Amino acid sequence: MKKVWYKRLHWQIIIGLVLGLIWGLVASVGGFSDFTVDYIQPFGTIFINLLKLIAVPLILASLIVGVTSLNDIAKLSRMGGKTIGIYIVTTMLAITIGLTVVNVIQPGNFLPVETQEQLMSGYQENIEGADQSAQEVLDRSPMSFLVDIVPENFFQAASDNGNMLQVVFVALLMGIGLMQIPSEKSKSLINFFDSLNEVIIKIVDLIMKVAPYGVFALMAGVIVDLAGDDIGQALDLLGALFWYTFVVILGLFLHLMIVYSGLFKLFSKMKLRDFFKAIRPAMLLGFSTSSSAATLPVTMERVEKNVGVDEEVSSFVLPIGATINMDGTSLYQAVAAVFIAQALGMDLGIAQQITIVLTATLASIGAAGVPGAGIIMLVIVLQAIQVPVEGIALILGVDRILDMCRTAVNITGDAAVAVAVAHTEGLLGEMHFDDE
Ligand code: DAS
Repeated sequence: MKKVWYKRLHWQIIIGLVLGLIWGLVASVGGFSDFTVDYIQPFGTIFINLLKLIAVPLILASLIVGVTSLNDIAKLSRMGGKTIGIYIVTTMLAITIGLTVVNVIQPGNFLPVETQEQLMSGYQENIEGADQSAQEVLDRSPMSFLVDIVPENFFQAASDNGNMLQVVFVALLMGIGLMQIPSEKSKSLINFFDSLNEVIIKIVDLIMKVAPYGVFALMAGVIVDLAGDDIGQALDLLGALFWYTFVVILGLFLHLMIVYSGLFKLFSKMKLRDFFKAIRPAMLLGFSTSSSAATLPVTMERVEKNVGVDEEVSSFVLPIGATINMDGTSLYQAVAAVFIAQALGMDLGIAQQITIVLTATLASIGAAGVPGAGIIMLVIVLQAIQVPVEGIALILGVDRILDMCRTAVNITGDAAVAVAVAHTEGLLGEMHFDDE
C-alpha cells in the first residue's frame, strides 16, 4: 500500500528539521533555552554518536569488501580494469568540481567571524591537542597528516576514533593482503566481512529511522546555542546553510553537464539530453528513495532497454557502480568538509584539500548505496583534515534533501560509465524511448 507522504522518511526528516528550527527560535525568545540544552540537545549528541559509532565497522567492512571486489573485477576482464579506471577518474573530477565551487563561493564564510568563533569554541575540545588553536593544528607540518595515517598497532586504529584514516589504512592493508592469498583461504574471511557489511547496512537503516528525531534535537540545539545571545546569529546560520545547499546542487549540476557530456564526447557520441530522457525514471526513483541499491533494478532496466547497453556490460558495471561509484556523494563530501571548516573559521591549506580528494574518493567507495551512507562516511574526511566531527550537526538538517540529489547523480554516473564501457566493447545498441 502506497505510504502517505508524511510517513516517508525523507519527509519526516524535513519535518524534524523545520520543527527543530521553530523550537530553537521559540526557545530562544521564549526563555526555555536551558531546557532545550539540558533535555533536547542530548538527543542530537546521541544521534551524532550513533553516526560515529557505525563509521568504524562500516569503513572496515565496506572497504575490505570493496577492495577485494575490485581485485575480482580487474582480474575478471579487460572490461573490469576499464570500469574501475573510469569510476575513479569521474569520482575525482566530481570532488575537484565540488572543491572549486565551495572555495569560490565560500558558503561557510557567510557566517560572521564571531559566530564562527562561537561555533568552534563549542567543538574545541574535540580537536587533537585542545590547548592548541584549531589553526595551529592545521598549520602542523603537512607530513604529519601522512605520519598520522599509519597506526602504531593494528587494533588502535579501530578503537582510536581520533583518526579515521588509520581505519581506512588498516582496511586497505587487509584487502590487499586478502588478495595475495589463495581464494580458498581468503573466502571465509571475505565472506565474514561481507556479512558484517550487510549487518552494518541494516544498522545504518535503523539509525536513519531515528534521524527525524536526531535532526530535530540537533537543529533545536544549534539554533539555541547560536541564538543564545542574539537571534541574528541563528538566522546567519540559516543563510549560510542556504548557500551551502546551493553550492552542493550547483556542483552536482555542473558535474552532470561537464563530466558526463565529456565522457560521451570521448566514448559514444550519445546526446546528453537523450541519455537523461532514457534514464529519467531511474534518476527520479533514486531522488525519491535516496538509495542507489533500491533503484538498481530500474537503473539496469532503463540502461539496457532504453539506452541500448548490452546486458553483458550492464549486469557487470551497474551493480558494482551502485556500491563503489558515487560521484554525487564524493562531490557532496568535499563541499561539506570545506563548508564545516569555513563555518568554524578554519582555513584549509592545499595539503588538507588534497587530503579531501583522497579521503572523499575512498569514502565514496566505502559508502553503501543506502540513505544516509554519505554523511556517515563524511566522518573519515573530517577526521583526516582534523575538523571536529561534531560540525556535522550544522549540516545534518539539510542532509536528506542533499542525499536525494546526490543519489540521483550517483545513479546517473553508473549509467554513464556503462555507456562508455559498452561503446568501447562494441556492445552499445540503439536507444528506445517510452513514447516510441
Ligand atoms: N544515499 C546514498 C546512495 O544510495 C548516497 C549517499 O548517502 O551519499 O547512493
